[in-house]
Amino acid sequence: MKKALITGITGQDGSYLAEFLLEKGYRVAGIVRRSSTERFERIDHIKNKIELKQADLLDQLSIIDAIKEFEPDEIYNLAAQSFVPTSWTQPILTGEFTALGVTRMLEAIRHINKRIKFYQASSSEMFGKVQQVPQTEKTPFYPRSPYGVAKVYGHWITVNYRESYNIFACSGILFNHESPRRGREFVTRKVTEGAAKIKLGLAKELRLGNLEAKRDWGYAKDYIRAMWLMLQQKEPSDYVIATGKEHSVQELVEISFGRLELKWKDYVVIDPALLRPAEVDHLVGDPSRAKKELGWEPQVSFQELIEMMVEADLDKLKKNSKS
Ligand code: NAP
Ligand code: G4F
Repeated sequence: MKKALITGITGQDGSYLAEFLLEKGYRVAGIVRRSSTERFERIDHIKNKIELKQADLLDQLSIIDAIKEFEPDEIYNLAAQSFVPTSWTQPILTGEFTALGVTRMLEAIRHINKRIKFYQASSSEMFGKVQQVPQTEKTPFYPRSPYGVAKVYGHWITVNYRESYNIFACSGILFNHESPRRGREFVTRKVTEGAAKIKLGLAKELRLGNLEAKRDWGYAKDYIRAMWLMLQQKEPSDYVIATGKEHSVQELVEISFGRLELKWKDYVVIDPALLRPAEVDHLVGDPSRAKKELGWEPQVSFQELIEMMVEADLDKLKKNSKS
């Protein structure tokens, strides 16, 4: 039975990856950081099938202990301060988790067992002010936020440990991926939940920033499969994971409100406080290499994804208002 250790198991991707690996027959452990209240909402339904180890990406010894104790074959490093606006208000903490945290994981592997395979959650935010359209594995990085800068560090340190120590380390350059489990502050979930609240009379308006920004949005469950595929190849490498299609925030709003038969212009308010100090105007990835070498393709369209999220939020809000 193969063993996988996931950092960030309580997050959107970590929870789907844990389910996916359990279905593949893995023994799965997750790293969780100590909190005064346990908030394991996304993994509650699988809690009795996984093992949880208390550790923190800020604390080298806790990582070493978790890895020594569990002896994983594969490590998926998904933990990060992942919300871009917070990276301007907490840039140093973001660097500690999202950049140096990766080195702490790799150092632990180097000292404990160099045969452990490692997946790093790299990001399309590294392309920032894009130097090429669409973005490929060869497109130069130009990050536009402290988060993006931290991810560039995490990406290159992963490449460096692969080349320096022959560790099987891969970086997945994942474009935005969403689901009903997406954090509420990210724009897709903010819009789908906001529209559902308005439909149910629980809110009167939805405040948003830049409606013109464009992203290449896919479904998180599709993207999890790509992470696992990378670690099953003969040689470690880095892959762009994307749909190849871009949509604006306004299109996201139109689909969400349209699904609920609401006119978005009656409810959406543009709030300049939500604009970013430096914006990433548009991102669109070229997933050809992943398709050719991993046999990976996205299966859920943007429209299907957003409608699924709207329905899920509507259901959740209705259930909560009954209880
Ligand atoms: P998420 O929902 O924000 O989850 C982040 C996870 O990291 C949470 O489990 C969080 O734990 C954990 N974490 C944060 N700081 C930690 C620390 N110091 N020690 C241990 N754990 C810590 O993020 P996601 O959307 O699933 O994304 C997963 C990874 O992919 C992240 O690295 C993100 O930057 C990257 N990424 C995401 C996307 C996307 O579109 N979703 C695209 C490209 C790359 P708590 O529950 O305790 O907060
Ligand atoms: O949903 P977002 O906050 O995601 P963003 O900044 O693209 O970052 C996400 O994707 C990255 C991959 O490229 C990940 F690495 C990262 O961890 C995260 O998961 O914002 C998307 C776009 C931005 O251009 C933003 O300016 O939506 C625009 N936007 C407009 N109004 C808004 C809002 N974003 C948020 N969060 N809230 C708004 O009210």
